[in-house]
Amino acid sequence: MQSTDEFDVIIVGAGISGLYMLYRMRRLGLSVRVIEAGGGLGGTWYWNRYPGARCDTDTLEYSYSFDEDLQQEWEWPERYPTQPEILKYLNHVADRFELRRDIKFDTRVEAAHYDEAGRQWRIATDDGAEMAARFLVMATGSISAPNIPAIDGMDSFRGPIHHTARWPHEGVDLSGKRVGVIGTGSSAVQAIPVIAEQAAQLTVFQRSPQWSVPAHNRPSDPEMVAEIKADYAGFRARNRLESGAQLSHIPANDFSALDLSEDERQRVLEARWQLGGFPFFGAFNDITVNPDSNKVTADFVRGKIGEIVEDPDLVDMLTPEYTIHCKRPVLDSGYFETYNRSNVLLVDINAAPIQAITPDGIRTTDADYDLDLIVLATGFDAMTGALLRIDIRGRDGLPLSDAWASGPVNYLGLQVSGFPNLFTITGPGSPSVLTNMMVAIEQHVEWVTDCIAFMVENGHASIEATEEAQEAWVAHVNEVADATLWVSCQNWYQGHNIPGKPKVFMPLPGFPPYVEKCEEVVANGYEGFILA
Ligand code: N01
Repeated sequence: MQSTDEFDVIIVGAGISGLYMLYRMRRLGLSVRVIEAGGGLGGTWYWNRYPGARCDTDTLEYSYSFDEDLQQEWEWPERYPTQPEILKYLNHVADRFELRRDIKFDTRVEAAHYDEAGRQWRIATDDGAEMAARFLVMATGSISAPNIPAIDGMDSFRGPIHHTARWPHEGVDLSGKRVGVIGTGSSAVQAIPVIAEQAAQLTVFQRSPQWSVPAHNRPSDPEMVAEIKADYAGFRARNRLESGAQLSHIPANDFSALDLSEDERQRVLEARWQLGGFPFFGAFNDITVNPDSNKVTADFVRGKIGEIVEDPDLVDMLTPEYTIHCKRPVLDSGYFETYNRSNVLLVDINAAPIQAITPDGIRTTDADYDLDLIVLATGFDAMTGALLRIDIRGRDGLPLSDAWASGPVNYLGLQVSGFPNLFTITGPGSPSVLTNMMVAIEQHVEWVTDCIAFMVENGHASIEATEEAQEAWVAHVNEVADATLWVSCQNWYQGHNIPGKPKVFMPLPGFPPYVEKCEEVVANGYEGFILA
């Protein structure tokens, strides 16, 4: 491979992490190139344009904290930002800090090979270009590689099939259409109420019901905004460590369900239900580790589904049996209510699996459903998919796919042994998807920036995780995860949604101890890494 362009740093992806990484690298005075497959920036918020797409973390927390003027000046209209609002914000950030000039859009990285002699990463892109850089930062996102299920007959369907994460930019006119949605995860739960209002008929093909709680979106409260902005830095600091970078700034209550009487439990749960959003899952401090506390919470939501949905058969179909909060929690705006509509049909594809997509619609083992349009709300090959879809090869040509054949292994979720100078932002083995992603991204970008600055200042050519540190880290992640209820059901945290994917719990629960460990590693002279 011949190098044409050389940089200090190549960053793959111009989403939230890629943009911030670029900003930081420039401030170190390094030459940087960001390579982005999309035609615009924003990563997940560039691609996910399905009806109803919005973030489920409060806007005042789901935003960058690195620039005081930026966070003071930006105004969010609602409690949860819509996809277009987030994209507008990220475009503003790119303009404000003049980031665009270092981003190459519409270009997909196909290969990244480490050249040991030249101590460089050599990158090949789908336009035939070649580039090289000393440092390679994979800002490719944790939930970015769409999962397109292999269903027989997919090509035969007469109408369009759209994955939620590849929704057409020009929008889709659903009026008068018979729409089928496969999947009932976060994306589907947001899309279904909106599609039901627009389409003539909606048929939902459900493999797993959802423990969903109301989001209670509302316009931003000016008083609350002013209060937070009066000490934004303090607000961020409290969210980051005291609240554990959770998806809400309202901390979990400091007691278990088991400490309370039945009346008190119901009162606490009802108050949290009324708050809406992620605070609900903090009604008790042990819902992710204590099956009894978890069951109290699940029973409460079971009761709510029963109150909202009119048809008792539908209540049964829509009520999960697995532990609540085991799959990634879902927030909704009128999701369960949607099943009371006369133009909505729920199909249980566990009872009658999908056999094929036909020219006219979807065939299950039970029936044929005639459709004009199919929505695949089937999620992502999470945490490893975006990395493994690129031909990444480390020292001695070792493919990352071989190194990770039994599941992802790395140190701190940041570096893989055998892949010098390659960093993964919010990689598997780090808290990432179990936190407010903004916080996890900023922490990783800042750690990597400090590391690269240290290397440049001290004349180190490369940094690489040791095999011993990596082994110990993987064992640690498994030990922490095994003590939680996240391993008690089928979820994408463990790769259950992707046929053939190794079943390994990928994120690391516990942000504050993780940050402490990252800081300790640095204080001990990058313990667990080889600096050459
Ligand atoms: O994907 P999912 P998503 N046949 O994997 C089903 C974040 N997010 O795009 O549960 C039939 O959650 C699958 O069934 P099962 C958030 O972190 C955030 O909705 O595997 N069905 C499931 O019902 C979220 O968790 C926001 O049994 C199939 C659904 O498809 C993550 O992204 C919004 C199937 C996929 O659900 C992913 O969410 C959206 C098959 N072959 C997303 N394969 C907010 O901030 C899969 N399914 C609000």
